[in-house]
Amino acid sequence: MSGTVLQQARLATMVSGGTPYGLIEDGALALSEDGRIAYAGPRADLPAEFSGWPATSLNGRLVTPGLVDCHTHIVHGGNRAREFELRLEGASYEEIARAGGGIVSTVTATRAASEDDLVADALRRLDTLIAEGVTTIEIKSGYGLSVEDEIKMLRAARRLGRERDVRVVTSYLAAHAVPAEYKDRADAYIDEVVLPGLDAAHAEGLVDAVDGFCEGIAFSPKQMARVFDRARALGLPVKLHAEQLSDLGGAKLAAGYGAISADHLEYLSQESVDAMAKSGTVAVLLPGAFYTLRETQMPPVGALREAGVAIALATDCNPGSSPMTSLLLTLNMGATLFRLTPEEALAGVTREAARALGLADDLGTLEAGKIADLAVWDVETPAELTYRIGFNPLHSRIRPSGQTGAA
Ligand code: DI6
Ligand code: FE
Repeated sequence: MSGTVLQQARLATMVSGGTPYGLIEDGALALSEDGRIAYAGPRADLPAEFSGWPATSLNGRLVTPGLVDCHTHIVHGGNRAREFELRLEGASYEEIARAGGGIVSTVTATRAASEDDLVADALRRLDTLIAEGVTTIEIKSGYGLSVEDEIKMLRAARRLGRERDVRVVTSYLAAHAVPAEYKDRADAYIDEVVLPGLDAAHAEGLVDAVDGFCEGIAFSPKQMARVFDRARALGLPVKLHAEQLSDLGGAKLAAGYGAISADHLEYLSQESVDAMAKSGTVAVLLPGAFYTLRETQMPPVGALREAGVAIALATDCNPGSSPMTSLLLTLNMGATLFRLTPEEALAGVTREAARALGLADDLGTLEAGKIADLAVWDVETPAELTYRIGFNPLHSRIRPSGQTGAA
């Protein structure tokens, strides 16, 4: 086996338990031809077996694991700038949703779009994320709300992963909103669309996990349990939008199904924190939605820390509550709005985001055996990635395919 060595590199390995950020000042990385990290550690300790491999100097640049955006709705039709104006005039997110705006208005635009349209539109947003060092992105359906349109969204998501050098992980989110044609008939919508759509999408290999929106304006825990039962029968992992606007106990329900993540969590109770700790469910915090909706209820970061629940951060890129395509800005918001430390914030888009996608064995830290997805930065300290606002210090991404995407 051969490969390449990167040296004169400062490594934020994000391996926990040692130095902050798992930092190695004078580091080296050996990347083998099979796309894995063969060695990540001090240059002085590089094993002799790698010293014959061609070496490149990174001139002291910082290397982190490739960034992981573990919660996005990047595939969608249209935009909601008008709703943004209405909210500035005083309407709430829930009022707009109940009046037929909100998610349902994006459904109209998404149904009208072809798969090609969805791909072309999403590529602009995806490229913005890639330019900031993102190498893995989770993409949800949830704006089709018919079997055919949910499948169209998921096909578009998979295509994005073929059109760009990025790993796409999909989530089936038909239980996102009740479409107009099923108004007040949420259970019928689950029976006639959500469950058969899941079977069909799974049969086509389009589903990596199953998600839902558990909220007064969407689905109850009881309804979500029906969807999760089907996911379990198909052997698919589950996750949930929970406790974003109120506490329905969604995260506890999800934890009971061994959910890989529960997301948003502003109104999370201590009981649900404990349930998540027990099941190893990752808390995915979404400061872009908190900021956009001008929420004042903070997710219980202290209680999550105390209970040892892993915390991830993501953009929640969507046209309504988080029209944001910057994971670096998400880091800054995670620190400034939620008081995460810069180290927690960076772990939240690397190690813990990988865990939130069930990919902790392959991604999220710089360690031998993991996939060689890297981001190289023109910064001196890892905290700079969280500290700046609107500045992108990415030098390059490195992925096993051998392609690099310059900033
Ligand atoms: N919560 C969110 O923040 C997104 N979905 C959800 O369930 C927002 C979806 C939207 O407003 O379009
Ligand atoms: Fe979301």
